Amino acid sequence: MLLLGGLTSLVPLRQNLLQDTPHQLTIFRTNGAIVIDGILNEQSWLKASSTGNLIVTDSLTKPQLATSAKVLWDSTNLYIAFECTDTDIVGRMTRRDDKLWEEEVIEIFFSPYSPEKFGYTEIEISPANTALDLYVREVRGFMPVALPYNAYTLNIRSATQLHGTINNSTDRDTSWTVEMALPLADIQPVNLPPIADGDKWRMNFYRIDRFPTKELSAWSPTLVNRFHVPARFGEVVFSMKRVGE
Ligand SMILES: [Ca+2]
Ligand SMILES: [Ca+2]
Repeated sequence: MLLLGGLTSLVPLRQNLLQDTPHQLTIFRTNGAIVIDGILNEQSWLKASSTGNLIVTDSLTKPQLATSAKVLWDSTNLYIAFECTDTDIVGRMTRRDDKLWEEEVIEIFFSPYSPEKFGYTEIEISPANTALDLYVREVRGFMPVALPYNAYTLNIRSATQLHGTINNSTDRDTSWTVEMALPLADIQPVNLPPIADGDKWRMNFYRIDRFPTKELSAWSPTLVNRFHVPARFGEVVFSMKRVGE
């Protein structure tokens, strides 16, 4: 009965979510240089708009471990930062394009077009600062059909900072951060015009945590225990304003 009650109460919530306008995040131009060191102490980051805390992607509940993301841009790069509370930081994979989703990771999916029709870019970064990038051409039954991973390589610059010890579950960690720069020239389709005020890109932000508890969280929840639901991506809206102005 408890289970039934829980499911019943989720139904209107899910319907509301499906009818809602998409999650939106306005992203501003940087004000000063961003040093890619994993330390989010630039004034631009302090003033940037945040996704707020991600929620568990299927149950829509508050995760045990909080995660939030921020985005900035300038004429050459998109900058993305994540802050991940974590009591046990784990990341053993060290090779580019490793199967990072099997460990702990943050993920960003995005497309300047319709991701449902034309596919989308996926980027993952682990606490060990290992990166995976791929292009998902289509989704079949929640499974991505991607280009060969080694055939799609963005010039990602990223860094992580760990407040705790990686791969040591005998102590208690605090958090980890990710800071990255993605060259716009790499991630924009060749024929896409320069970014203009009010341009919207479809995007979603995710995190997989496995220790101490398996938890899949999302900015715009997919409503299932999977991430590859492009119809559920939110939107980032480019503003020509410098952040904080
Ligand atoms: Ca920094
Ligand atoms: Ca963890």
